[in-house]
Amino acid sequence: MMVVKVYGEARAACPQRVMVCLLEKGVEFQLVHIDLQQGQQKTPQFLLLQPFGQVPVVEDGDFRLFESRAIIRYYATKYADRGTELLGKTLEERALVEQWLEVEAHNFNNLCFSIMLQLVILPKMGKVGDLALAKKGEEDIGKVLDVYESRLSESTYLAGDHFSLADLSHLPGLGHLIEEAKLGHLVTQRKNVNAWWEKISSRPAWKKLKNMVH
Ligand SMILES: N[C@@H](CCC(=O)N[C@@H](CS)C(=O)NCC(=O)O)C(=O)O
Repeated sequence: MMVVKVYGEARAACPQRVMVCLLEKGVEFQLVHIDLQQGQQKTPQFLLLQPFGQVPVVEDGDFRLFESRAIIRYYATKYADRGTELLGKTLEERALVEQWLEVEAHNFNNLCFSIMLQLVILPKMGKVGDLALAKKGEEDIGKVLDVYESRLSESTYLAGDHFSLADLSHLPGLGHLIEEAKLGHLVTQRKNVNAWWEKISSRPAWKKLKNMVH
């Protein structure tokens, strides 16, 4: 098997989504560092790999793919029979995984990014974040997590009683909200969300990735 090249930055959420998936699947990869602070993702050379100037991109032999969720779906399917099963077995299980993956992408991620932008990314760039916007984002993501709280009273994981891409896809963003934006109370205040987070964040693949990052 070829070593998969992941173009990205170890601490960035979207490449982390891909790397934790590869670790769950036991697929060997090499991280090709792209310096986001320096704007390396916007250079003409990188735009040939990812025309929107963002990471991650994977190169697997002569196959190239961008968009982190497309990449994790690809590897979960390509290596369905090895490592952790991440897609669900029946059509209905798969549909529920897809449903919660969509929720992550469209209900959770945008709010997560907007909070991170105001509280972490802008300050790191020496700019002042808009705290009112961050507060509004916190309230809104709290409402999303209330839905998760209710869902997780019915099942251990988002898509049912098996860990799947839907849970995996939340690891980087929620991890950043807790560790970098210091909003851990969003999780600890919600019993079922907290139990879910404890479970998914203690998986060996996630711990391995965290060790690689720090
Ligand atoms: N929908 C894309 C989003 C990619 C994205 O936002 N990547 C961020 C890092 S997490 C990035 O490249 N930021 C630098 C930039 O946008 O210039 C994906 O999931 O791959």
